[in-house]
Amino acid sequence: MEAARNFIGGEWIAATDAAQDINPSNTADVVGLFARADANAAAQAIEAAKAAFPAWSRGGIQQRHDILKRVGDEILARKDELGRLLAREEGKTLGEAAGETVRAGQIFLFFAGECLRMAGEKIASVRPGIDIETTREPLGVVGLITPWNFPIAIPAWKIAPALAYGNCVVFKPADLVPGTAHALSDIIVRAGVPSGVFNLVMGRGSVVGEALLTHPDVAGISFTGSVATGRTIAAKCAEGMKKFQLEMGGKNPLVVLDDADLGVAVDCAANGAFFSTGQRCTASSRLIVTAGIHDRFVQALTEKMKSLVVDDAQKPGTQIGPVVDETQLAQNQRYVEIGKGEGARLVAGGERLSRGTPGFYMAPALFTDARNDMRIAREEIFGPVAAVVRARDYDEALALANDTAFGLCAGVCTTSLKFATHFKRNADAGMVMVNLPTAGVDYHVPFGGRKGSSYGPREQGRYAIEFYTTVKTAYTLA
Ligand code: UN1
Repeated sequence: MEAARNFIGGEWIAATDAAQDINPSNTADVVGLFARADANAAAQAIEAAKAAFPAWSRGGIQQRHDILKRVGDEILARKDELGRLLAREEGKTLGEAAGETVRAGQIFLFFAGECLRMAGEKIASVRPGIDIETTREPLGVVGLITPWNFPIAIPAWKIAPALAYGNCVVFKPADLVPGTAHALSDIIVRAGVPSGVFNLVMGRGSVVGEALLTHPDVAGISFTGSVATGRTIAAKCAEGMKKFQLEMGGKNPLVVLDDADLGVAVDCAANGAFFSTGQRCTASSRLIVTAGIHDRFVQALTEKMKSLVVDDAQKPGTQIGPVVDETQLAQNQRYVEIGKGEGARLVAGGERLSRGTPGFYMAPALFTDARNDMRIAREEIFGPVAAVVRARDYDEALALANDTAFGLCAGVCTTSLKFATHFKRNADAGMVMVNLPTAGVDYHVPFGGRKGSSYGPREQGRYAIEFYTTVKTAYTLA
């Protein structure tokens, strides 16, 4: 089998090294073989992007609009097929995968529109006779490093604004999901991006990522992934004076108050904690529940968990697909043991499951009697594991919700306008949800967090322009 190639400088380029892409629902199913670039190939991509930048950035917004529109339209037209590929290589259910694919298409269409809305400001000077204008200009070459858990939506929400605002792109997808990245890149290439404007460089983080972080011609890095990698990226970008944007995860609280609608709270918790196999930085991994509803909530949630169907991602009826790979599954299992060792009570799930095919199946796990200072309540597990922390009342629940190193999303389930309003104002997070799961966000509004979750300007919506452009202030003596 020939490995699927990288796209560098306007050509599909083979590599000497390649990696297999394995279906986590069935490890006997090889999705494909994908090129792994070496440092040289990564440097070529950066140089091609640099060479393409002057023409692309000045080539006009109609061209950019038309290309992004074609990309969005094709993704939407092929949503089922692309969704199947995504489900097959990442392990999301077909419904989740098609939903994510639609989101990616819509993101391209949103930014196609944004190409046409580039505006500046004319500001009066304090000195008579002088005109001042502020405009936005692209950064130049940007390196986009994306995670495995949203194989098409996260690349879309980095690539689309990068191109819309006139940057050239070197896209380094996660090792575990090259198939979707390759399919997306093929669409972008056929939509007519000029040579060098968009480059796909699949390969190891230690090789391709490293090349992006250290090359002087890369002006900006947008990264979504782990905290540990984020820290390394921040240090290297600071060293090279690159602009950077990091999105690194969370330990998102869902607060359930005594006056919550129990059905709504249980649905929010099950969706937020376990759907997408808990593999979302927006997952609700801490369920902070006040005393008056605690026992009813735990009972109803464990009942609901019994009915959740964990199986092959592509099987109709599956609600929770497999964990993405053996390493992640082992980490999840380790945290289940850590939770038990810390004295939390495992009331549901946590065990590895076997299904009709060899895959990384795990029963969603729920702990009760967790304390907020336990590791299972402080560290991001990135799997279907949630911990219930009991709170006396709203004030304690809010304090617990904010007592975390992260600050991506915080949710509250309540029927009280007073508590909802207070929580929206006082939750120390970039996003707040009232009677909604912490995960599952719109595609046209800012996305991002505070504290250890995020660094730099917001992604998505109109706010994406902050990262992908730089402001110029021009003075003219009239
Ligand atoms: C969502 O919850 O809809 O890696 C999006 C992640 C996030 C995306 C979450 N960057 O899970």
